[in-house]
Amino acid sequence: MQYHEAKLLTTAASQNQWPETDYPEIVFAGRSNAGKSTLINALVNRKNLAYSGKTPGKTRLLNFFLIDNRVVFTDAPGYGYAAGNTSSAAAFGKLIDPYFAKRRQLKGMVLVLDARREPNDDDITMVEYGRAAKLSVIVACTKADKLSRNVLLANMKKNAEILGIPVRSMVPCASLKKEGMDALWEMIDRTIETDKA
Ligand SMILES: Nc1nc2c(ncn2[C@@H]2O[C@H](COP(=O)(O)OP(=O)(O)O)[C@@H](O)[C@H]2O)c(=O)[nH]1
Ligand SMILES: [Mg+2]
Repeated sequence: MQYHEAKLLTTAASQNQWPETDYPEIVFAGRSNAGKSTLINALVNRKNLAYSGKTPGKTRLLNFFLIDNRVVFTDAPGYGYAAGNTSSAAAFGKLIDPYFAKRRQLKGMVLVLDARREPNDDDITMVEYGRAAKLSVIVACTKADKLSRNVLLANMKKNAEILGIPVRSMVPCASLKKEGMDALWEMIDRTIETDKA
């Protein structure tokens, strides 16, 4: 397991609070409970950098983390949580629309998807937001440990079709076991090394 430096740069409710940095940025988005916080923690080998569990979908803030002094991970609020004051991806998208539209250094999106579930309209909308902002879209298929290899591969193929992305943009992840992290890092590295036109 690689060592990673990771620190919270800032928590932003609006554009004037975004950190002024030149590091390439990757935004993490996903339905509440998809495993986004657990994934971010596993990627940087931390227990509690991004808060997991407890109050899904509650926060409306963007959390900016500086990783290894070379890339910023932006943790977006979870969307589509049924029970509570949370919003659909469309409403959520509007809320963070300025971030997608104006954040120059934003290069990629990791869409966090529970490998056991089909993407819903919210997930599809998020991919469209990513495309509109000309981001590389990587899909992290979490909780892969809960499926057999065959079912996992079948789901990934089907879900890639639903989202309209190639299967090679997907990475199976078992975050609690730290599986899939090297493959995901490779895709993130490739994304931040590619200059966005
Ligand atoms: N088995 C398994 N459980 C996971 C995995 N990732 C997340 N979870 C569990 O799924 C629940 C939601 O995870 P969390 O990271 O809080 O989801 P978030 O709302 O998307 O941030 C928690 O109980 C996690 O322990 C995984 O890869 N495998
Ligand atoms: Mg979370």
